[in-house]
Amino acid sequence: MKKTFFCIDSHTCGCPVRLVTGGVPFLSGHTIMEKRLQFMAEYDWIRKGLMFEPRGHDMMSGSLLYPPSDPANDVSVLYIETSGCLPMCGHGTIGTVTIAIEEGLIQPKTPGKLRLETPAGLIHIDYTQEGPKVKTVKLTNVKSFLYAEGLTVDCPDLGEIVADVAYGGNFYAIIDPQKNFRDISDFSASQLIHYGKIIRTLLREKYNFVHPEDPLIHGLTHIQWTGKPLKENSHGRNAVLVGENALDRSPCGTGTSARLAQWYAKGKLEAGDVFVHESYIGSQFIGRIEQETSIVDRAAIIPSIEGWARITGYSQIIIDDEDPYFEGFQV
Ligand code: PYC
Repeated sequence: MKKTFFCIDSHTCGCPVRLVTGGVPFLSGHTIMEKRLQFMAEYDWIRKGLMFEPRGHDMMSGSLLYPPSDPANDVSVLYIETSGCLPMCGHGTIGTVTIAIEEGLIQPKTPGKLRLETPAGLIHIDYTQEGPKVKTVKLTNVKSFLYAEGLTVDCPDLGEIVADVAYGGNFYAIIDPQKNFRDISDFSASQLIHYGKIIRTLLREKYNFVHPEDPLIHGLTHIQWTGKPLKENSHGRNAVLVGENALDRSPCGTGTSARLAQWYAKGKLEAGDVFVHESYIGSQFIGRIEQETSIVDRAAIIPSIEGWARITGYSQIIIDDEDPYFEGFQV
């Protein structure tokens, strides 16, 4: 069987987003979380084929659009990444919205605004345009919160590493500068990936990460190293381990949300504060604490993330099951 997928490629602040516009499978689930579970069980070959080499690469990331389950909303988004089908992806949302508006794939109910259903929950979008081009996309994210503080692992070569874990649509272990890790700039990208993977495995073995309100959202997916920004107008810098072999090229929308929640819980930020976050390559997102809220037994925030994306191309990608690499590969 040979299947053709039509895709529009873009990048959000340097990080790829491949929106699949043709060849999208029918999914019978009502909500986007139900559709996500069906996609993972029956169509994961599409994700692997479009994300991994030789059709994608270690930092490829993408999305598929479906009708919303609630007619009050504009659209549902299913995220496909090298790391799986994330419940939410910030840079993916900014790229997806930019493509969908510029290419006329969505007719917003209210100009300049969208209501997006994601597996993690409802996301509110405010976007600006100059002519046909989308200039900025601001997403108001799901409730974000500090999940655990001061978790420790013993990392070979580095020694004890202390991490806080926060949720911003995905779970992030945030490794701030400390005795055995002074700054992102002391490590090469391959060292951040190498040690990040070891620390993620050790944390997964030692602790459980389950969303207190939605047990379908679970698991520690990302390590977020933090450090001194390179630009004067940034408040912080991060390097986020994505999948098995990459650092996010954007400042990571859900990672920034998690970091805002961590700083809020520690009294370093309050409602209304702005936090400009810088990525490993120096691109920036504007994070803001929009609202204070709570989740089960703890304080939480509603953060927003603002960034931009550019369309880079159109592609028709073939996945042929006679190709030994039809599901791609990772090295
Ligand atoms: O921007 O939320 C994000 C993200 C998740 C994984 C890579 N980027």
